[in-house]
Amino acid sequence: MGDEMDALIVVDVQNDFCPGGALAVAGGDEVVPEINRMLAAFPIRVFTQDWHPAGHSSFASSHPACVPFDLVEMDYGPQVLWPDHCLQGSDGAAFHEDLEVAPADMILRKGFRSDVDSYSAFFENDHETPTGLEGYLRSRGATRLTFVGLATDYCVAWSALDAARLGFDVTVKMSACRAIDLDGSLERALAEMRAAGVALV
Ligand code: VGL
Ligand code: ZN
Repeated sequence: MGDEMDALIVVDVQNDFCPGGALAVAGGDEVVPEINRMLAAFPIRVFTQDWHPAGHSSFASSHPACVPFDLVEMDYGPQVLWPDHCLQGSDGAAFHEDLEVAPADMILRKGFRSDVDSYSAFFENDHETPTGLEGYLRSRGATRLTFVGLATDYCVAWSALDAARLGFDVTVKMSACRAIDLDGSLERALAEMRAAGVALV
């Protein structure tokens, strides 16, 4: 097991987060070549996929009085409302076509419950409902996690913060991430990650 401590977690490198997608992140596709090059160095490789049913509660279209990027209060706290994106089985939810997906040991889907969003790969946005990833990584013997992908300030940051809270040794490889940066969200996310002991390299 000792040689299997390092896991690469590739977060949401999906068409809808790339240029031309429903929730495009500037330069989102630029992370693909670097991620492809990194894969071989990690004995454990997990890819996540944002995977929403139609009418998901994080979609502005599900809230008649709202428009995309509005902030609303859900039972579990504040939630940004997004354009419809990553619909289960859609082209937008597919991985970027140049991403090497074959090396993935595990593909984790999240955001499939209608009433709660899931930015983090570990817990849904209620901070309570587990996705099962912690158990998977611990059973594989992973202790060090490196995060790459989209978006730096949402799914990557929330995943890295949860991982740090769970006691993993956490690194975010910034050159293989791109941010949405909504109202200062990137600066806030970077500060929170630094404060939590996440290595931003
Ligand atoms: C994401 C907003 C909504 C992400 C997913 O992957 O960062 N952001 N759903
Ligand atoms: Zn989403």
